[in-house]
Formats: sequence, C-alpha cells, structure tokens
Amino acid sequence: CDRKEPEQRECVNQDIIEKLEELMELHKAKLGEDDRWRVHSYSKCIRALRNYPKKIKSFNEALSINGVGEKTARKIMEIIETGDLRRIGYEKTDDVEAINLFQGIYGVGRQIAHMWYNNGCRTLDDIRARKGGIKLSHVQEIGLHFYDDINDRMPRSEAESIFNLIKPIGKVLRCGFSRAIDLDVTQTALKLDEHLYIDIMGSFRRGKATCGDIDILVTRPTSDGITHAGLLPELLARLHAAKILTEDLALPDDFSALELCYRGLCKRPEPDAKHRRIDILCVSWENRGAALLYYTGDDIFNRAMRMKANVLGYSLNQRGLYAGVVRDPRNRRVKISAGNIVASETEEEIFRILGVPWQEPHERVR
Ligand code: DCP
Ligand code: MG
Ligand code: MN
Repeated sequence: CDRKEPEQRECVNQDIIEKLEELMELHKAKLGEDDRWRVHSYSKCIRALRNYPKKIKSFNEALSINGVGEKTARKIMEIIETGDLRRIGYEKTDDVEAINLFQGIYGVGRQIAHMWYNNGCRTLDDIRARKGGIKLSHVQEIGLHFYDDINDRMPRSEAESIFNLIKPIGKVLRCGFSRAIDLDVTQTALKLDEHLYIDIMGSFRRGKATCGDIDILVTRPTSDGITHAGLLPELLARLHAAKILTEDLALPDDFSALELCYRGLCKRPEPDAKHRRIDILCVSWENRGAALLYYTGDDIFNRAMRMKANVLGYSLNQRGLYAGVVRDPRNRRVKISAGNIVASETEEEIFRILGVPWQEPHERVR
C-alpha cells in the first residue's frame, strides 16, 4: 500500500525532500526504463537526505552526501535558490494525472493504467463506461466500486475495533465445536483456544495514527499436536457471516497449507461504516518472528535489515534469517543454494544475530 501517511517525518531539508518526492512520483507513473532508474536514484537520494542532519547550504555539500549525484546536487541547489524545481513542470505531462488516478483502483498497475489511457480513458467515469472497450477483472471492479474507501486511511482506533471483533472469532474456531454454535460476534467468549496467536502488524503495530489497511498475523504452537492448518477458510466464512468481511480480493490457492495470505475488504458492522483493506497472513509457528518482523515493517526499515543481512553474508526474508545462501553471480536474485535457517522464531534473535540494537516497532523507520 503506497498511500502516504499524513504524519510525515519532518527534517531540516524537508523542502528539498518534498520537491524531489514530487518529481519521483511523476516518474513512478511513467513506463520508460529511464523512469524506473530515476525513481530508484531519487528514492536513494531522498533516504540519504532524511538521514542528513544539517541544512544543506552548497553544491559541494550536497554532492558530498552518499547517494546524491551531480545532477541531483544541481536540482537541490535550484530548490534552495528558487524554492522551486522546473523539472517537475516538464514531467507533469497530461497522462500522469489519469495514470495515477487509475492506479488507485485496486488491482491496476502502471501497465494497465497506461493501456486504458491509450484507449482514451481520462476519468473514473470513463472507466465505469468502459470507454475504448476496456475490460475490468472482478477484483478491479471491486477496486473501482470502493475507490474512495480503499484510498482512504482509517484512524488506528477503527483498525483496533475491527481487530477486536475478529480476534475472538478466530480464537473460538479452534474449540472443536465451531460448527455447532451459531456464532454471535457479541458473545464469543464461550471457549477460546488460548494457544492461537492472532495479532495486528503493519503500521498499526508501529503505532501510527492512521492505517492504510489491517495486517493480521495468525499462527499456533504445535506442541499439543494441533496446528492452525484449515483454520483460515472457516475463519473467513465466519467473518463473512458476521458481515465483517465484505469482499475477497485474493484467496490462497491451497487452503490446507500452514502459510497462507488472504487479501480482502472488511468493515465495522454499522451500515455507514467505510470498507477497509485487510490482509490476513497465516504462518508456521517456527517462522513467526521473521513474519512479524517483515510485516511490521516499515518497508524502508525492512530494506535496511535485508541489506545488513546481505553484508554479513546472510539472507533475510519473511520466513527467516538464512546463512550459507549461494547466489548466481550473473543474477544476484537467483539463489543456487537456499542455505540454512539460523533465526526465525523471534524478532529479538534476528536483531541479535545481525548485531542491530533492538528497536521497538514504533522506532522502525528506515
Ligand atoms: N512490506 C515490505 N515491502 C513491500 C510491502 C510490504 O517490506 N513491498 C512489509 C512492510 C510493511 C508491511 O509489509 O510495513 C505491511 O505492508 P503494508 O502495505 O500493509 O504497509 P504498512 O502497514 O506499513 O502501511 P499502511 O498503513 O499503508 O498499510
Ligand atoms: Mg498495513
Ligand atoms: Mn497490508
């Protein structure tokens, strides 16, 4: 979810960062190879500027910052001297606005947005009218129908209150008699599976005032021979019946697995409540720490942790921290050998092995 949080992190070079961000967003909407490259280089530069403690005064000072090249240093000087960046005007071509608008439809990426633009669409009404003979997938239709709701962030209190409805339903399912009782969301404390772990991650766990979606983690220790396998389809059915889940956006292929990812829309049961995005992740008990770390984010902090791991010869993903991973020298993304897992059960372990001082979730920004 790319939507910005309103509580931006302020810093001494905020005016420069904002202009460069605006320019980066314009390149993001474009399709060229050079645009992708520019987005990458601006994002690197913006991150460097966020970490730079002093107000930039000169070209040479800008250039001395790791991640800032000559061209960007010149742009920085233009912003300092004129308060503006002319390049933004040049890049603001008339397609960008429509492309960004279309990309706000869940399930629509840059390619499809461009295709629709090339078919003559400019507004959401054009999309609704299927102007130019364009076709929408079922998920995109949902995305269009709930456009405003999906592109809005919810107050954290709302995320919490929706989660407080979901948690007891998730827990009661494991009692073994879940089919026999007609579950009423207001009186679920009949018999709870105390071993089921269900919690919110993402921006909520980081303590943000608003959340783009609700990210829920589900897992269960296996010591008593019971796992959470098979729980998700039942949970989803219960949440639909309780009118908390309203639309499915992505269902797992194989529901019997222990690792599952569900994406959908949910809402408070009140009739005028907004529809909110929800992700439910089921993970194996052994991988819970790595999953919690990854899905708590934020994405920039995750990137820094992955880089730290790589520097030390490890590899970090949402399943765990691996040692002895062998990568294809021609394409570093391809793993020749998966290596062995050295930490995954707790976040603390992963921090410790990487030599990173513990950071509370609210401190995990880059
Ligand atoms: N994540 C990541 N890289 C991605 C997508 C996600 O590292 N490309 C991780 C970090 C995120 C977490 O997953 O913090 C949850 O993803 P969300 O998109 O739900 O992002 P947040 O919860 O952080 O923010 P929002 O309030 O917008 O949902
Ligand atoms: Mg989220
Ligand atoms: Mn999410």
